[in-house]
Amino acid sequence: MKIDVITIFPAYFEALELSLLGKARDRGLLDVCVRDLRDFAHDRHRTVDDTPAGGGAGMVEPWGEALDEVLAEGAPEGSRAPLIVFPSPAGEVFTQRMARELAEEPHLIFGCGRYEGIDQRVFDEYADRGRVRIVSLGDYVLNGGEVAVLAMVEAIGRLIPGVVGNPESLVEESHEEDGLLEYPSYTKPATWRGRDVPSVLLSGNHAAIAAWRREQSLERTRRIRPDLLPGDEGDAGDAESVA
Ligand code: 6GU
Repeated sequence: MKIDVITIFPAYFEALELSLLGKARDRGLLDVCVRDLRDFAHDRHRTVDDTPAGGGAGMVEPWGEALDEVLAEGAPEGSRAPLIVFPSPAGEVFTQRMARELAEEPHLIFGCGRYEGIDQRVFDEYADRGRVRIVSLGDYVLNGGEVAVLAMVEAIGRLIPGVVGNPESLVEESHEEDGLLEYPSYTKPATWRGRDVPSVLLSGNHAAIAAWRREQSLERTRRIRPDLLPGDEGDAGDAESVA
């Protein structure tokens, strides 16, 4: 997968060199290219965040030129047109379902706005020419899209085949499979500071363990996220529609 990011803070994305996604990049599973929006500014102050003092093209031009350049390079696979994602608290909410959808894309372009956001005509221009989604991380406000895009790239990137070593570990997670929260996990030792691992987990009875985990998932979901349960008002148990 090819991922382009346009931002005025490229340093945020140094985190993508770490851990599993960093390894995926080294192994060629993920090609991330981060560009500085200021490189597309016209004035010597490299203004991109507002109308330049004394008048000028404002921030529309740098966005247009940056996106045109990325689009002109084309996707490596060349098959499907790239999808442009603009992070914004005014967008549709990012969910595990959306992560799965976006993980199928050969080429994603993220345009990170700051402050008052991006001029509406930029969204309109690229929606007319291709595919655009405006996506929010959740119902709270960040100073800009960078941290949101980091979260999205991690959620999407780990679903690319080969990025996470054991694909089984992707299934039994919160928001996957049955749309419930994940059951509590325990490791070794069997007793720590007087706290025991639940005995069923040491029983070797796989059916009993599966039943216990299911009950724990249900109980936890009921308590913390009742909106995820099947039959909850406003959804039909579709975790992703509300997660
Ligand atoms: Cl995607 N951007 C910003 N600036 N704030 C947010 C967000 C995105 N998602 C939640 N809050």
